[in-house]
Amino acid sequence: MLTDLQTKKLTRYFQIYDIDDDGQIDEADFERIVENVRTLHGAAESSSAYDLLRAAYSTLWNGLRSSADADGDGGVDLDEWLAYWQIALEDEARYDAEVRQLTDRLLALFDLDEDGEIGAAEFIDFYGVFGIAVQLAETVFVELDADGDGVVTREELLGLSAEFFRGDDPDAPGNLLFGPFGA
Ligand SMILES: [Ca+2]
Ligand SMILES: [Ca+2]
Ligand SMILES: [Ca+2]
Ligand SMILES: [Ca+2]
Repeated sequence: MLTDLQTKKLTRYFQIYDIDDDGQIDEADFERIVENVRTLHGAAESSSAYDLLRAAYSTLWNGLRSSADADGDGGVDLDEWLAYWQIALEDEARYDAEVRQLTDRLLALFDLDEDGEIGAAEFIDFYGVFGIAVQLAETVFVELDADGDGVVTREELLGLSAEFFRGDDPDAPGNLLFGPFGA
């Protein structure tokens, strides 16, 4: 069972992906995220970097659809999303894989200066792609960078992702990875 806190965090995560805010995650949301990332990277629509990004997100979406779209209507609604995560997080191997994939994905997309870490400006970019305000990104980044050295390392990000998905401490900074969530 997902705890109350996990349900809140995963609902927040759902809202992040449901970028057009129509109550389900579908291909259109993924296309919009890809477009936002492309703009961030300043890649041309015909570039190989863009093709790679589209391919990666297409794989991600198809994987999500095949395991989470239980009623096969082409979208993943919140109930389907939570059911998907409940199963994924109870399985140790899948949980580990999800934590690693999220970390790798965030670094691949937002570590623009390729130093292997996420700096404050890169974190602001990440929130920007998902339509979250700069001010909030600045506040949250300070919380996530627990040792206060100005960057979130891959190691830190792995810990934060693990906290985000499975932690049940209401004060854990990893809860805020995708921004604050409602009560
Ligand atoms: Ca949507
Ligand atoms: Ca569905
Ligand atoms: Ca960086
Ligand atoms: Ca740090």
